[in-house]
Amino acid sequence: MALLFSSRIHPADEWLAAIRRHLPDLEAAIWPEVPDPAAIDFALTWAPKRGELSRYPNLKGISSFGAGVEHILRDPDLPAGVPIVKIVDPKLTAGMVEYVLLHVLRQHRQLDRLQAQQREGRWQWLPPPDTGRTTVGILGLGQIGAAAGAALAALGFRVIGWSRSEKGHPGIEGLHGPGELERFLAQSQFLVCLLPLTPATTGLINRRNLALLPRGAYVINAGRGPQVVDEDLLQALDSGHVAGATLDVFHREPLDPAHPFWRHPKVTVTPHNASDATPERVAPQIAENIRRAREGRPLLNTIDRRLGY
Ligand code: NDP
Ligand code: OXD
Repeated sequence: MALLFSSRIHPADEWLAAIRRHLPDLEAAIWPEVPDPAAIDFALTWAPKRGELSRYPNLKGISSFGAGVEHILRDPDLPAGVPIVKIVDPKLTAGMVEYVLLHVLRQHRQLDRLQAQQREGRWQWLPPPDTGRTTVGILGLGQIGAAAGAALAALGFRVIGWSRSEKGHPGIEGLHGPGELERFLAQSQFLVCLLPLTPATTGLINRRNLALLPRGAYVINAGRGPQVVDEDLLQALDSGHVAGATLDVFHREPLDPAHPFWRHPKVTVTPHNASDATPERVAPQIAENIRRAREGRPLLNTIDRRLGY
């Protein structure tokens, strides 16, 4: 049996070498060269072509290269009943936490203003702001959102979070479900999106919800691009209702060179590099899932297809 390696962006040599350190006899086919589709029993994939995964009659598991799985679930011809797994990795999470802290603190400590003062050679004392008077709202309290919330709470920020189901993370005031979204947004001076992309989260950061934020709120999106309605965010930035935005993910990546986000003075664009699952880090869990699939045991970190994450 063999692994299907299917990605246009991940280097096959590096990934297969890392996985083979844990499964030395692993056979692999690198898409699109798959001489024997019946030999494929596990797929490691990012954004497979529509219908691709339905070509393998003996497929027993599908793994994403990262935490997100929307790029797999968008295929309407996905074989039914084959478990899909995501990556859960403390280092991937730590990178996301770092990203959130960097961009919250940059705005909280008025770094851009201080740098502008420096360029003008102007000494103007600004009072260091109080984290305790600032509320950070985190959309999504999963692996990443809960860790980001804990790190912000440790710095003294008031942290609120929004999830689908009720949570009890220490230091994070949890709100959940559509009924509590309005109350969540109304308090979020920072809105940090760490949600998976699903039908329910697509377009969530829209005109109506942006208008519910306190005036001068700052938006950070490291979830997925389609969670933001770009025109609505641009309008909220131009009206001054939203003070600024840091965006790591976009409807189309790479971001179109003509997209207004690139040149907007209130927008920071990063190239979907908030964090990354590296081959060395995540090869053990991929190898373990291949083993489990072959032995008919439950896979680690399976997602719920019905929920989309
Ligand atoms: P998890 O599955 O662990 O957590 C998802 C969270 O979102 C859960 O708290 C879940 O609620 C909540 N959620 C999902 N749907 C809804 C909804 N409709 N309403 C309210 N809450 C909802 O995901 P991770 O934390 O591992 O990853 C989150 C996302 O981060 C990934 O899917 C990916 O898109 C993005 N990501 C981006 C990276 C980057 O470099 N920019 C890197 C890694 C990830 P509940 O707990 O109740 O189920
Ligand atoms: C992920 C990502 O989903 O890097 O892991 O976006």
